[in-house]
Amino acid sequence: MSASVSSNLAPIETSGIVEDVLCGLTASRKTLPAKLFYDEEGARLFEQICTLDEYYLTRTELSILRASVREIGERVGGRAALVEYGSGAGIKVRLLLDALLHPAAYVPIDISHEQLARVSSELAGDYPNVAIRPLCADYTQPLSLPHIPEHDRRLAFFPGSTIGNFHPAEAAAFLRRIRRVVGPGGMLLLGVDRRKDAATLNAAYDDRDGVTAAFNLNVLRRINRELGADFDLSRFRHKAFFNESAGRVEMHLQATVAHQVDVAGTPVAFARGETIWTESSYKYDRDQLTTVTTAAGFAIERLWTDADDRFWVVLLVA
Ligand code: AVJ
Repeated sequence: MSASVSSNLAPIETSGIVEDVLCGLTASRKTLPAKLFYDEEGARLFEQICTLDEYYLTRTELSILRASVREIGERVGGRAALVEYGSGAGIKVRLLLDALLHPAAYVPIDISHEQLARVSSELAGDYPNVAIRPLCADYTQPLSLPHIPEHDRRLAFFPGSTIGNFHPAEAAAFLRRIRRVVGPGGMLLLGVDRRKDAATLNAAYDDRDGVTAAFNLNVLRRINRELGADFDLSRFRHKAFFNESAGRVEMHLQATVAHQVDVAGTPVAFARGETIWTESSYKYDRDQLTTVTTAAGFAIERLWTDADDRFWVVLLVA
């Protein structure tokens, strides 16, 4: 790793997942937190999802960013410190680093340790004048940011519509925490997926090549490996659908037969057809966007969309 990348890269303790897993699987309605998807294999599968025809989100957001970064750069101004929540493969941020005037620092925050280390050292090589300060963390938990060199404004970047993983009340609370991190006058560039027809959404989360199914099922493989559980993946199937009344896509793992699984010594019984709810992806309309961002203390400075109005990139000011 390059010398200019300093450290907060220690992997998150994997034993930390045991409470989350047991709490979710012993509830009357079984759930698992979506952050568990992103082990090394899960991060790789998600990168593959982003290239699928059906998964319009990533390419649409990238096209909006390409068309708007110049204006974003002007509005943000020089010497900004950029903090990204869920930096993933580190592709989108390059557009921002290229468009911002003398960015001072970049703090990528991600839960996937291997990917974060690799992306940080690549960026340090390509952007020698930007202080790259990775933080391996679960950003849904309280964070202390690494030391950032002197800068003018803070710009948080939360792309991909990952805001959709939060239930609406939690989304507002999370954005409020980002607001505290960027401080008065700070900004947030947010990617939001719009509510749209069920057919498009169902296809995006249940692709014909089965990549999303593999991504969903991988969480069971991870639990087997890290907690010594004995999930039989052939007894579960991927289920994803747009829940119209709740305004969200839900992903589940559905037991195809009644059976029992041992999870770190705790027996977990499944009825035939019972599901583990593994993810929600809320889709927003304009009113919901205004409600959530206003509740968090942000004002919408500018909003960009694509030609088909599928996705929004929103610049917010604290
Ligand atoms: C990374 C959370 C934005 O909800 O669309 C992709 C994850 N899940 N396919 C999303 C995901 C199934 C994705 N986010």
